[in-house]
Amino acid sequence: MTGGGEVALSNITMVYLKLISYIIYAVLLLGHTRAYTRISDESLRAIPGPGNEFDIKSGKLLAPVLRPRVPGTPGSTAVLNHFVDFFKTSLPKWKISFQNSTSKTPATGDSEIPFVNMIVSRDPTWTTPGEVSRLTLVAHYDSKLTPTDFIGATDSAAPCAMLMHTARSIDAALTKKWSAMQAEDIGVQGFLGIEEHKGIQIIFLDGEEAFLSWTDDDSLYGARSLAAEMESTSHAATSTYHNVISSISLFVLLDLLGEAQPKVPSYFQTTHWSYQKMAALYKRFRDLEVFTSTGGANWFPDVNKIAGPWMGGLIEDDHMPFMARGVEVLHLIPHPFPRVWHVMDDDGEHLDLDTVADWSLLVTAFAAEWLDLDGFLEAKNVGSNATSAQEAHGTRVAGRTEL
Ligand code: 1BN
Ligand code: ZN
Repeated sequence: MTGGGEVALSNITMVYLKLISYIIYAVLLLGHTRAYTRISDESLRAIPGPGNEFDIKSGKLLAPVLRPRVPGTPGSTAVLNHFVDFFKTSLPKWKISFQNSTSKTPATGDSEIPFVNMIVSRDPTWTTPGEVSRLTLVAHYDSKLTPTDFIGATDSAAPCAMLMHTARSIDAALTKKWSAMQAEDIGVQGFLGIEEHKGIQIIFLDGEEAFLSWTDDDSLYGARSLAAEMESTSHAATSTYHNVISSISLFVLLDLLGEAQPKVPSYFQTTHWSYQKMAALYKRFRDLEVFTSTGGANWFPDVNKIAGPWMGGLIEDDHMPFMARGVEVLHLIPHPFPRVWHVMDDDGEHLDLDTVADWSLLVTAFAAEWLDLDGFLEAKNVGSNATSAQEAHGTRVAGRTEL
């Protein structure tokens, strides 16, 4: 039998338990906040610009992508080999994998067209696959079948080059941060625990474009196959992340970038916070006068809106098969689309290279902030002629090489 005194005691116990749970929650929240600290101005200035590596004729990163690369053609293979060479040679710590599929298309009769997605990733050294969540940066590398010899510079050669630049710009900082953490045993046993199990992957998707005209079946060939395979690839039953797709912390899709003065809306309520993080970095780069592209209207016009039902205007793109499986998405696609969208003028000559360079700084800063690389980014050149953001602007503090 339970007496009145015991009931009172259990009420007090309940209050204490609640209090303790609030304290634990607050401490966890503090830990989370600490794990996503604002990147410093010094780190923003230290992010290297691409120098001449986005030159459309001779630049090491972008020029090899500026060619027709329809799935299953030699151009596609050549561009894929360019990515492979780049990561194998310049970034050997990144794990490279491919995901293959084939499909008929309405324009190619009975032949099975091959689609090859390339995934490159870096995880903290101490993590196991089911225990790491990855910031996922994505662009499609295929080009449209028509018009013949279409290049697709904004669609999406330039975004691919931006992501290569991002990988290169954070590589040394990742190594330094993770070695420092491991030296202190923080990553393995530290209080931050799962908060620090953050990795990154970059996905170059194939077969985004329709072969004939955009339908559910004639589009997103690579993304549909990859999302399905990631969903069906399970981690160990005891894992924090049960399958590969749930290991995506945020899917950041870059598309149609490279025209001057883009306006990127905030498309999704649940990731409006990440849009605002991107927008805040954009404003800081402008205020620091690091960006070289012409200013004018804010690239992120929705920054001050409150997340709500006003969002919408969903644009079908490679995020769709992932979003349908519960992945959080930040879609960096301008609206309106570039003037050159799906016409022959979407070539290297019509890119605004200052805008391309600024996007590459912005995406790098977003990744660096996400991965808490503040204090680990070195103001040194990462490419043959790459310059730090500040050097590019000619105001770099003399003599500083490390933060
Ligand atoms: C984006 C770039 N897309 C194709 N190339 C997706 C899309 C296709 C968006 C049709 C709107 C209409
Ligand atoms: Zn397109």
